[in-house]
Amino acid sequence: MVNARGVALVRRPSPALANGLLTFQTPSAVDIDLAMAQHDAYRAALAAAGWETREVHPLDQAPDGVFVEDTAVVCGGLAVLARPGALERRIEVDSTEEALRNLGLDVLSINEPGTLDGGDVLQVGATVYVGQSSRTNAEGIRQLSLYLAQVGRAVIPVRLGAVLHLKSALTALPDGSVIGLPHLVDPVAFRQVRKAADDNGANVLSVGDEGVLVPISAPRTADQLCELGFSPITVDISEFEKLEGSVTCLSILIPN
Ligand code: CIR
Repeated sequence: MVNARGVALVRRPSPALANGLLTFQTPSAVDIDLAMAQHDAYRAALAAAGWETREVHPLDQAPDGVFVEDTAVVCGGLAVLARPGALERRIEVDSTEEALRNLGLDVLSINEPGTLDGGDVLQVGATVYVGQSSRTNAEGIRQLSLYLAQVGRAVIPVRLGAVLHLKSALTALPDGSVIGLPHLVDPVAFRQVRKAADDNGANVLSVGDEGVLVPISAPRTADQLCELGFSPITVDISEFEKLEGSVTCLSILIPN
């Protein structure tokens, strides 16, 4: 297939998904067969939007491995391996490194004592906002800033309220505007945030042109995006939402 946009790295769900980490939510029963089917549909939505999906090596022993976004940041042709703030998740990084090297990318790493989760990294044009969360520390942000300066990106740290990652609170739309739940982030970092119509609408994934993946649990946000002239593509990720996952965290998009 000649792909128009680039590669989307994904990792298939572990059968142990239900044992993933929870910070803000209480446990609820996960249907693993449904999770597998939802993951297939998510991949199909990315493919239909012009992305070539490639699998990072499956890691059945890593319940949160499907949330592959947290293991690396790819920006301007440079890949930076994360060092997840949760010790349990550090085993996920090596296999992402392998996938990134197979794509011919230069790979750098966040090193001890830095920690960084990819879910805290929001790219908007040449600006990269990074959440200071329970997973990402100041040293991780400092290291990332130095690396991304090499590709002309400016990093802005963002203090967060009660939220797992920066991208649980805010994400970028195809026109470079930002949508989400402004009360969860330090207002000085962002000039303007469009308030998402649903709590679950803070995390959406721009997939090119006007296309935006939106969880089916955020129907009013899908309508809101439609009215703004975007093309929402709804995906059901209910089984991943039970583990505090969202649409961005299920892939790493690497544009051509
Ligand atoms: C965790 O707590 O690490 C996982 N259960 C959820 C990670 C979601 N990642 C993301 O939003 N980038």
